[in-house]
Amino acid sequence: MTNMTSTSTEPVVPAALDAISRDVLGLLRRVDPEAATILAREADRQATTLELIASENHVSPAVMHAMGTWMTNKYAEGYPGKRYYGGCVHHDAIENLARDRAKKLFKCGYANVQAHCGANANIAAFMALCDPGDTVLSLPIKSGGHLSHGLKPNFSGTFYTIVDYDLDPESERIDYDEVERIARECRPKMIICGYSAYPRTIDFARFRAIADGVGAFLLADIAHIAGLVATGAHPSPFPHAHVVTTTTHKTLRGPRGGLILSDTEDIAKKVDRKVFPGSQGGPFMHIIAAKAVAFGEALRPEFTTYAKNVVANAAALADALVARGYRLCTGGTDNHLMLVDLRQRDADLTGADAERWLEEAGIIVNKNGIPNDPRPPMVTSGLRLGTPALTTRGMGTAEMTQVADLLDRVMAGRGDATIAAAVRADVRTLCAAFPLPH
Ligand code: DSN
Repeated sequence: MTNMTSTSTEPVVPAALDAISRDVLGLLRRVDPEAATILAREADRQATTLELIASENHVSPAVMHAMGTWMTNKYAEGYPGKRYYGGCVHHDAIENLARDRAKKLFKCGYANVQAHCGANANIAAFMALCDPGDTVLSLPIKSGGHLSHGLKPNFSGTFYTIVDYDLDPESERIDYDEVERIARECRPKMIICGYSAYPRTIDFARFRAIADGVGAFLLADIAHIAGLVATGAHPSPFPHAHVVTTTTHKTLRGPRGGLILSDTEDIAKKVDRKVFPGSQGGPFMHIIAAKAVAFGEALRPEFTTYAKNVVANAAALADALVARGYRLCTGGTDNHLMLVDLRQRDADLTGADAERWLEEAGIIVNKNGIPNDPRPPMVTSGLRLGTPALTTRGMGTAEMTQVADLLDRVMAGRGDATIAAAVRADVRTLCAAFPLPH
């Protein structure tokens, strides 16, 4: 099945691969064997490793192949009915379909499906709600926020005055009273909630009350939890947030991209203008086509079951890790992810070492700073683990206990090659029993 030698130009074809992907690899093999080999190896890597990065997932063949269509050939600057190029009739139709499905999914009045990614969605949201120099209150990245929420080298930290709120040092949860106190002090134009490494439920209503108290806009970035929000597995930011931004490729299981939602016409108009012509040119219409397909999938009852299973699996994995001596920040999880503080299990274990050793054993994770981490961001004392991708493969709570065992064997082995090889073999067996969507 596999051919992992780096000099070979023979594509590696995973055992379970949908028919169209096989054809695509066959075509590439004929016209560009070098590219075919690299792409096939990536397909094989995904098929034979456990993906525990909380922000990643495996799309369905329908979403995968909607991306590789004729829609990529077209410029469609503007919006449906108002384009700067001729020949956009089908682009209007597919963009309208994506917008309508997004509105239905998130139960809101307006959707912009053109944002290329989550950070671009946030650029448009900042531009729509704030002027350069305005004060924005947000959680810093070191505590679980996102770089586009105010990190100094990012556009957000460069063009806006960022004030931080932080987690409660004891509970490691959002301290809403403290957010309110800081908001009253700094009088922000906008408050941001929604995070990249926060394992607990967000109280959007409380955030809106704080925002209203100081006359601020509320931006909810639900990139991580969008699939949970869409299905009721996490409370919705509507009707609380003025603008909601998200990616489409995490728990929502769509193509890599961004999405901006709102429920107010004048804000929605501003958002549209800030996406195009404000910050982007031609929309990626092939990605918008795949967004439409993914939103259609997310509207089906099976997706609600999927989201529930993602949360149940995260709870099971969290319990199994705690039982093996690991400390989880906040003590557990309410959503799809958990933040593991490695120090309790092994004071010398770093996130960087664990990430490297686990990858050798076929388990893909990302090192992650924990709140008040004494180690630098490229080392860290933590791992962020998420269950969206494993749940897509059909794994359930029993497999989560098995996954916790595999994780612990590697970390307890501290990079031992024999242990890593034994775990790698077990990972391959588990992956073979739960193939990627095909
Ligand atoms: N890089 C993403 C994540 O992993 O959470 C956020 O953009």
